[in-house]
Amino acid sequence: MRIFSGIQPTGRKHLGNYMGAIRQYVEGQDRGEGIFCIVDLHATTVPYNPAALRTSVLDTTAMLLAAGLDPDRCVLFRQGDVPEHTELTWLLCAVTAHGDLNRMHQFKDKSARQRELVSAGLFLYPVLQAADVLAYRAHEVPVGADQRQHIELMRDIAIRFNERFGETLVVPEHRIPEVGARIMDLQEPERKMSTSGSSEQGTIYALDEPRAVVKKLRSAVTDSGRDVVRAPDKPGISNLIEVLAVIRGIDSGEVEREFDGVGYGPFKQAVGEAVAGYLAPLRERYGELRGDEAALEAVLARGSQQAAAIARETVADVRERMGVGPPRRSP
Ligand code: AQP
Repeated sequence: MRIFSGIQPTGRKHLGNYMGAIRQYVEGQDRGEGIFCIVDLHATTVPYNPAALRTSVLDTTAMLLAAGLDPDRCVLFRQGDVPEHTELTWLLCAVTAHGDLNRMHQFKDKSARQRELVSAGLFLYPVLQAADVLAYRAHEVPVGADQRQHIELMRDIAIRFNERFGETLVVPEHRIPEVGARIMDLQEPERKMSTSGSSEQGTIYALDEPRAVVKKLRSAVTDSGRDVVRAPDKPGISNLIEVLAVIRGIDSGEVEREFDGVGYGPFKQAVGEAVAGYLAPLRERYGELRGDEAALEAVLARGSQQAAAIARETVADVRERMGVGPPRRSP
C-alpha cells in the first residue's frame, strides 16, 4: 500500500499538525510505502517571503525527521524539486469543476483574510494537492479533519479523469485519526488550532519550551463549570480531554473517569505537563538535526530523485491518455 501526504513549510508547526498529521506519517512507515512531501509550492499561494520559505523548508524537514521519519524507510522530498506536480496540476484542471473549487471552505476562509491579492494559486490549491497525491497513485492520505473536503475533491478528480480518459489514476482514501483529528485553539476553542489564524497564546508550537507549554495550557479557555467531561457546550475542556487521550493512547472516556471530581485547575496542569513531556524528545532531536543544513538538503535531494521516478511515469500516462504531446510509442 502506498501512503502519501504533504505538509506546508509555513511558520512553526503546532500540536494540531503533530497530532492530526505528523504522528500518522511516522506510523505509516510501518504500514506501507510512505511518501511525504514538503509543499513549498502551496506556500506561495498566500503572501510570503522567499528567503524565509527556503529556511522554513529546512525547519520542516528537521521537524519531520525529529518526529521519526526515516529516509531509509520512506521518501521525504520537496515539492518544488519535482516539476511533474505542476504539470499534472494543469492537466487535472481539465477535469476539475470551477464550481467545486468555489465551494472549498479553505478557499473561502483564506481568501476572506487576504488584504491585497487573492491569488489564482489559492483557488487552485486543491488541484495542486490532488496532483501531489495522484502523481504517486497513492492509496491512502493521512491528514487532519480540515482536509476532508480536499480529499473528497481529489477523489472526484481521479474518478472523473478515469471515466473521461480511461482507467489511469488511483482513487485515494483519506486517513483521519479517530482522536486528535481537529485540535482546537486554546483561546478560541470553537476554531481549530492553525498556523495562520490562531494567536500565540492559543497555539502550542512543537518547539515551545516546556514552561511555555504548561503556561499556555493552564490559561486555556474553559467554561465556568468544573466537571472534566466532553459536551458540545464545553469545547475548551473537550479539546483538552482529547489532547490527553492522544498522548496517553487511551480513549477520551478513560480521561474523564481519571479526572472525575478533580476540577479544571489540576486537570489543565496535568494536561500541560503531559504535552510538555510529549513534545520534549521532538524538541531535543530537532535541536540536534536542524544545524546540519547540508545533511537536510541531502535527504531532500535523495527523496526528490525517488519521487520524480514515480511521478514521471504517471504524468507520461496522463499525457498519453489526454493526447498531449507526441504519442509515447509509435503505433
Ligand atoms: N488543528 C489541527 N488539528 C489536527 N490536524 C491539523 N492539521 C492542521 N491543523 C490541524 C493538519 O496538519 C497537516 C498539515 O497542514 P498544512 O500543510 O495545511 O500546514 P499548516 O498550514 O501549518 O496547517 P494549518 O495550521 O492548517 O495552517 P492554516 O490554517 O494556516 O492553513 C494537515 O494534514 C492538516 O489536516
